[in-house]
Amino acid sequence: MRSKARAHSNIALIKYWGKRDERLNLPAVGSISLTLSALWTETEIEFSPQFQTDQLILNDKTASPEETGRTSRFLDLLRELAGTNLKAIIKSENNFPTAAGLASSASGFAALTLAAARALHLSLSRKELSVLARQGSGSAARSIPGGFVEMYAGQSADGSDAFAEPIAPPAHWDIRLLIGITSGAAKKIGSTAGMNLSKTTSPYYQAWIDAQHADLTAMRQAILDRDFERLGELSEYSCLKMHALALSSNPGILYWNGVTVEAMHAVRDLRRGGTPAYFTIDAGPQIKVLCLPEDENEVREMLESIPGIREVVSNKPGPGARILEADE
Ligand code: 2P0
Repeated sequence: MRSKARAHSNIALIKYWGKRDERLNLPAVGSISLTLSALWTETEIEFSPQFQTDQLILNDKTASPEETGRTSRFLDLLRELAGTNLKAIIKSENNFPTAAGLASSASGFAALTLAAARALHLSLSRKELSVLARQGSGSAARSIPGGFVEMYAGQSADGSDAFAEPIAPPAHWDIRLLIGITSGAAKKIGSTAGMNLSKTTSPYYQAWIDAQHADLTAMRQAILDRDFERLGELSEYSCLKMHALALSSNPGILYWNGVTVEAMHAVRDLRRGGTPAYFTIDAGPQIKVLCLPEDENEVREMLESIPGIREVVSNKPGPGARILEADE
């Protein structure tokens, strides 16, 4: 029972930060993301009665016990649905260096969900796949669809309404997202721990939750209207609000380095010069810049001229997760 799947990474334009239920990994707020064309994970899985334990190989190396344990617990969800306790060998590879400090849990858990469901002959809808992927990692639910994607926080206690679906397919709108790599170091505080700290200590947490609905509504409309200025303004605003929430936690969480801040100023300088470019930043120091295709070269040159930016990766809206191979 074998299958291989590919899922692309995604970047939130309207950010997710905070959980309403940690056990089921239910987000406290909805989010909107762009699936990325250039970054993906390919995951191959084989279930067999010959395997005594789950074994995870990440980028050709045996994964740590923590990573293997997290994957195993996630696979238990699919094994329960399939009524089996077969163990698996999982081989997962990113097409980007993990050392570049780019999040791989979104594409990783989305590819794993798809591959494992197929190998176990589970017949699941895209919605059900997204609900499952969410339990591996919140942002992974958004890597099941392609293009412009909305994740719903949902209201039900079992999480059946906390899933992602497309707002518009990749061909709807050719925008670009350039990633400037400022550091290869692992983040100091992970997203899950950071979100918990914000929820329990930030005086701004409830205000963040209350404001999200308006941002989601406005972003959905900006995408449907192909209004780039609006999309950019909203992205930068949501990013800075999320980081303000992280900063206002106790102790404060600071994901940026000096190069990140230099790049934020440089993006705004470019904008003052008349080029519509907007930044967004996640739970790490990399800078992501949104722009239109005709401005991509200018934005790339600007990023490459900042001392400390090691590499720039260009993306268009990318496709949803798909099966590459499966035995029947
Ligand atoms: C996002 N991030 O919307 C936000 C913005 C990072 C900053 O979702 O705890 O690895 O596994 O659900 O998905 C990264 O968090 O967190 C993330 P878990 P995940 O993209």
